[in-house]
Amino acid sequence: MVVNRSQLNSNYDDQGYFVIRNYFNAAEISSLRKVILKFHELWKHDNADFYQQEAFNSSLITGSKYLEFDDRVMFFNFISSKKIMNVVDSVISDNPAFMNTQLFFNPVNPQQKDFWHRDCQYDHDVEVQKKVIHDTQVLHLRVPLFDELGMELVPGTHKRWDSDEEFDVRQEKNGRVSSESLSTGKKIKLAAGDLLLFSADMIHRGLYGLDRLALDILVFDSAANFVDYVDDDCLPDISMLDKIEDPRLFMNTIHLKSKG
Ligand SMILES: O=C(O)CCC(=O)C(=O)O
Repeated sequence: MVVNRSQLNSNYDDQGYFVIRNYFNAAEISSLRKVILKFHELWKHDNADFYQQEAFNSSLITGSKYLEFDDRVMFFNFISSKKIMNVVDSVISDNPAFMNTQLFFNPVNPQQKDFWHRDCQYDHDVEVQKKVIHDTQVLHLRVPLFDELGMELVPGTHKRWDSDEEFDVRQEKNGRVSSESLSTGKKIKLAAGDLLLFSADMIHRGLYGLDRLALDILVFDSAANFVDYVDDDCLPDISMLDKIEDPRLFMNTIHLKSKG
């Protein structure tokens, strides 16, 4: 499928997200699912208490702890494949860099509710959040491995501050809680094979339900100062770089790391 980069860029610019339906074929999803399920089973076993009590995601999937060389190489090749890079390049035209991967699943405890947030709220107080949403943003590329209820997003909030309702719910102020519904929320149902790209700093929440297992690839603009968020072990080593068809997403991160 040929993507129209300028259309994607303008959708992202206006709304903070876009979806491409049926972007990956069944064979692509099935080989990815095989590797990710291997990681997930080992991770759940190793983090049994955390998984049972409160977890709704894991991260560092490209790292060496659970996946072996060949699976990691396959996974790095997926992350930097033409399909993914075409989409990444449509939003970040200059030196996009790999940050991390995360895997989202349903919490075991059915009382645990999906919650609104901007990713930057975990790193910054409110005054700084107001500034950083106008700076370079981190992108999430969500690849659902099974059909899922998807994400709920507030379109346009990658570029604007919260309304009073959004702020109170997201920050749990004035008696509101972050799992309440928002009148401005837009639900994006996703099927295996779809790709959703969204800004990490827009107001969003994952929707729990069905058998969700969604891979998020996180990418940032090299001009922004996010390299400290990258774990060295999650990058390909020299022997793997040789086996990656287009390693520039990782090379950009490695280059930033080498500059300190
Ligand atoms: O799917 C989820 O549970 C939350 C997803 C999310 O917040 C994110 O990808 O930043």
